[in-house]
Amino acid sequence: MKIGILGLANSGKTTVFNALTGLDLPVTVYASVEGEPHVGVVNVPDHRVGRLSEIYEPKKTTYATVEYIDYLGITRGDLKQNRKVFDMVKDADAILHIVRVFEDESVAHPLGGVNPERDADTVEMELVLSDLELVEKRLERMEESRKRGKKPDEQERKVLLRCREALEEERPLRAIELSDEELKTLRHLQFVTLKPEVMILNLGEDQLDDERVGDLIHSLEERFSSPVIPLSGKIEMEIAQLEEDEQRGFLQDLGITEPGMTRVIQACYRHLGLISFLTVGKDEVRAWTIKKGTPAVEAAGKIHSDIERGFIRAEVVSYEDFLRAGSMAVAKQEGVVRLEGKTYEVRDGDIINFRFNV
Ligand SMILES: Nc1nc2c(ncn2[C@@H]2O[C@H](COP(=O)(O)OP(=O)(O)OP(=O)(O)O)[C@@H](O)[C@H]2O)c(=O)[nH]1
Ligand SMILES: [Mg+2]
Repeated sequence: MKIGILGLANSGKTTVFNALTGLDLPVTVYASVEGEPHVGVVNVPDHRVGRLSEIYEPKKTTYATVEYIDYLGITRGDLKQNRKVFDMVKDADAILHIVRVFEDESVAHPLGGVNPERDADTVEMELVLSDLELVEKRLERMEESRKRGKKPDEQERKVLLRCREALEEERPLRAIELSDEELKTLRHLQFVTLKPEVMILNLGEDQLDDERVGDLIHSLEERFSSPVIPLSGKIEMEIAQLEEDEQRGFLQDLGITEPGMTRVIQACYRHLGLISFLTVGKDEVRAWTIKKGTPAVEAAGKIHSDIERGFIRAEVVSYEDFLRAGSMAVAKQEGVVRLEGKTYEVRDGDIINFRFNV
């Protein structure tokens, strides 16, 4: 899964990126205006993978991963500059929108002062404008080719007109109802407001138990229908640099139950409707990410297209049943290993062995 980080300049994007990846890229008090995007890949925390790995002692243990990209800030009213950022996150599966809440005189605010609601609106507006421009260009191009005698794709035109209407009303495309068919028609345009979004409130060290934060979360969640996660980028970044056992202690002292790294990934999984299934063996224990509702045959295709093509059956046992049994042999004796067909809907934590024939 790939997650693009967006937000105004100096909202703490790189700080949060460091917190989420454990990397240590320089953060600056001035706004970055150019440079290369930062990419960081992290394992999706999953205690089941660790436990299964202890049992199987495989040669290789592979967690699902998330890739974060951090780039420039969004500038109000500069579509050309913003296009660079949107192009960068075009193929991301989700957007992480960083909103500055922390107060710090020494860190300039591009709009003059800290105001999270206005900032969130500003960024969302730029996203909407960018998609609106894409829609209009596309419609123009379709019109031109119609004049040249080419028959336009009526289905695409119809859905684009609906998109334009929503965007003109300042609504993101994720807020309108689109069928799978329509989504497919739009896919090539890679709209940024179609991507699921999670918002991060980047709190100052002194704002962790500020009660106004609760109201702010509520208000933003209502307005943008995106989950909002409060975290202190700066503290979490410092904690992310520590060894794991040291991290626990620091978090406890601060009354933080889970590090931001975990909370953000969990929120994204929940919001995107993602789950994991597991494969086990002496060679490898591994977690695979799929959408909730994925049939077994498609899940098999995640591993290899041959397994999808030659799919015969899936041997499935839930992680809990497997742990209770203690081994695959006992699980089979106890009858908790089921044989499932192509259409079986894979569940979170299913341990699967695919039988296939190529
Ligand atoms: N006090 C405080 N300062 C923060 C926090 N998060 C970020 N900062 C500071 O704000 C400044 C900008 O942080 P960055 O992470 O570089 O912000 P950015 O959004 O990546 O900025 P650009 O890439 O330039 O747009 C740095 O000096 C950070 O140390 C925070 O939670 N508290
Ligand atoms: Mg930055």
